[in-house]
Amino acid sequence: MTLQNMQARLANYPSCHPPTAHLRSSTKEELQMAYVLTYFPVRGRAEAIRLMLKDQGKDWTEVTVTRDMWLEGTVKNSCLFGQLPKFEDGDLTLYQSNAIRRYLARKLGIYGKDDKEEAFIDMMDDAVQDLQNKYIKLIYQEYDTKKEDYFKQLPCDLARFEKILTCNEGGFLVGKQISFADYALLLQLLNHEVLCPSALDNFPSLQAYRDRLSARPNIKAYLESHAFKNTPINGNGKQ
Ligand SMILES: N[C@@H](CCC(=O)N[C@@H](CS)C(=O)NCC(=O)O)C(=O)O
Repeated sequence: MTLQNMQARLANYPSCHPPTAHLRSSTKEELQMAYVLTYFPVRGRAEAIRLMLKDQGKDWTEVTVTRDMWLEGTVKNSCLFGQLPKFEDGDLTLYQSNAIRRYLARKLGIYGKDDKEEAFIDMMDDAVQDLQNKYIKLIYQEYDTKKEDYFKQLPCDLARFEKILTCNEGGFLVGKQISFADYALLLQLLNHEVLCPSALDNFPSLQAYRDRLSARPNIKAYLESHAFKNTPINGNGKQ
């Protein structure tokens, strides 16, 4: 089955209809021009996608699904895996945040210069995802009970990234150019500094990396924007 056939069949399957027009405030022309990212009004798993698009100078239309809209069930049932984010690029509809990030990374040329770099970037990104998964578990399941344990383990996790960045003279996780894994790591560093302001105190390479990436013009503007500052990091108000 071709990809187009599969997409058409999914779109026709009763529970997989795309969210209805009432979710959208954008014009038809805008939707044709830009990517469309559908997510909740939080940073969460969409933020690495947003940061990558911003840094790469790409526009997108944001479709925000509120808690009430989600609980009503129609939107959830329309999603292939019953979850968000959802990303549309013309007639391509994707779910799974990491698949979306890798799709965009390929398209935007930020997935390494050859097969070996690509494999290294995947490896680095998986390591960042491991850290992110621990963070999400803490925030959503163990915030009131396991914070101390988390803070004890954190330097050990961060030390590994410190070593990688100290060893790579290119200034990024892999090679001499930014890759999609760098956006994920930057966000994890920023999130962890909110959770624990001294998190990077003993890691000069991580601090320099955080500063260097945050100073890239598009990222700087985004981090200073109303949209970024006023969007909660997580859906349960904990950070
Ligand atoms: N592996 C998925 C996980 C997606 C996920 O957990 N989405 C959450 C929000 S971050 C969600 O849709 N929660 C609502 C629900 O499951 O009903 C991804 O990376 O996109």
